[in-house]
Amino acid sequence: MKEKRALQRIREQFQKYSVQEPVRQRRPWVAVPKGQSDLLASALLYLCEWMAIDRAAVFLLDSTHGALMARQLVDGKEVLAGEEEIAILPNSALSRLMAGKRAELVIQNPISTAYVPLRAFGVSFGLLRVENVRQKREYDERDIALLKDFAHELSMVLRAMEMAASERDQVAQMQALHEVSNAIFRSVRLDEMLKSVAQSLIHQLGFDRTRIYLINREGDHLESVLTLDQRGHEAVEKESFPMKRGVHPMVDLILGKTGDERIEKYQRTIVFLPLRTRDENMGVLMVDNLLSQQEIPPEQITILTAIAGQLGMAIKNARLFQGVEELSITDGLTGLYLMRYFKQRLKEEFYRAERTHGHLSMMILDIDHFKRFNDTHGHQTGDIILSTVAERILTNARKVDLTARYGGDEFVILLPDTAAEDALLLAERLHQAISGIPVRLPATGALLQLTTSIGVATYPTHAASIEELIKRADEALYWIKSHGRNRIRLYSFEIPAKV
Ligand code: GH3
Ligand code: MG
Repeated sequence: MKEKRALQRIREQFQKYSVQEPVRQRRPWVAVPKGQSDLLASALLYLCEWMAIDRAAVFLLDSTHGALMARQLVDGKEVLAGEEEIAILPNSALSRLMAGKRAELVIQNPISTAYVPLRAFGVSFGLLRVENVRQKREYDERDIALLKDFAHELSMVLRAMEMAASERDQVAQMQALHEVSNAIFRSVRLDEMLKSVAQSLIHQLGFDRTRIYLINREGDHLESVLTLDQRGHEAVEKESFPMKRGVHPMVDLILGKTGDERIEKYQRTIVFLPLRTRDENMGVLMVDNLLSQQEIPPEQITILTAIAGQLGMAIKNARLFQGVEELSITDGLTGLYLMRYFKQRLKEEFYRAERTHGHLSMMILDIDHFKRFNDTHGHQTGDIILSTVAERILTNARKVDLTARYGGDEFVILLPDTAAEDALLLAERLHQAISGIPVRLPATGALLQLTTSIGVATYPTHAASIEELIKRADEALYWIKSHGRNRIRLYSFEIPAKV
């Protein structure tokens, strides 16, 4: 009678809570569980106290072992550590219990033990076992009824938790895929894109290391272009494999020998995926967990396959874009930047100088009487002179300086972070390099002596805007042109404005 009331009370308590409330509030034994083992410990401790049972345990079916493995053991008020495995022998009482052919299994000797299955949606996935090891109390029908009720509630909570976890996993995986896709489209520049993809593969999917190999432009080698690990280190050693069968399993993968994305030797901790478009092999994406030895699960391979597909296309686009970009921003004759691109970079540098209160200098360099060379030696010789001058500018400028062909025989050089005095030093060097050394014509060996004029101006010393900076440098140059040529001149306010 007493137990019936107790059971009734438990049922009422379960029913009292609405469905919307978190699961843990509906079950008195679900005290803020962090995970399955916390939940089980709390449930079993509650059960022992409530039914005055000595020991309780939950076993869950492990399909890879074909056995029931202990997930939580409780003795009175104590949670026990330790492993226990129950084999399910064919045609045993336990196998009938698990198959749903019997509802409970009670053994009264030598110690009172009762088993009830944990079932959800018609499938047994585990077992609840209770034992009276210290007290000599046998289980009666009411005990069994309470146990079954408890097992049912526990089963429901376990399944709900599992479903929530797998849903969370799925959401996390989708989020990771989304993040990596974003990384792919974050940049059209190949090197930047590959780096941001590698970073997000490591951060979002937790791989130890990512490496990207690309087939070179000649198409005869597969080369490592980027390696990134968890600590953000970029490996420097480069790998290069000839594109021939049998050289490396990865090359075979591209050449289509094997369809398997895992390479046998490393089993489950390394994955290679071909990067390809519909009609072209681009390279290989490798991820590994060699350091942590964490198995890469099939779900992640599915995601990686989707990523590899997008990445292959993006690499192809980036390569196309890069080709087009290089063509359209540089001058065909001299290889220097064209003005359109230069002006864009000038804007960036100008704003940077403004923000950092730095200096920005500009030089305009013009070949003296260039027209005469054209007229005397021909247009082709003129071209040789122009490309020689461009070469000399490039070798004498610093890496940070931006050099463009301003048009005709005029060149412009932007010197970031450079005040007037330093700009003059560089102008001196350039003037020497061009006016001091004659140009040798390859066809005849003839030597042509050039001279050049260079006007220099600096922001904010001489100009307050981009237009003004160009204008001041140009005025300094114009001044030289009307004062004998072949020298350098820094803008000063005595120089008359050019009209
Ligand atoms: P100054 O000392 O005043 O600068 O005299 P200059 O003769 O250098 O100046 P001008 O602007 O009169 O002449 C520039 C010439 O450059 C005119 C043009 O025919 C020639 N030119 C422009 N672009 C090219 C080119 O790509 N190749 C060749 N060979 N000549 C070019
Ligand atoms: Mg000229």
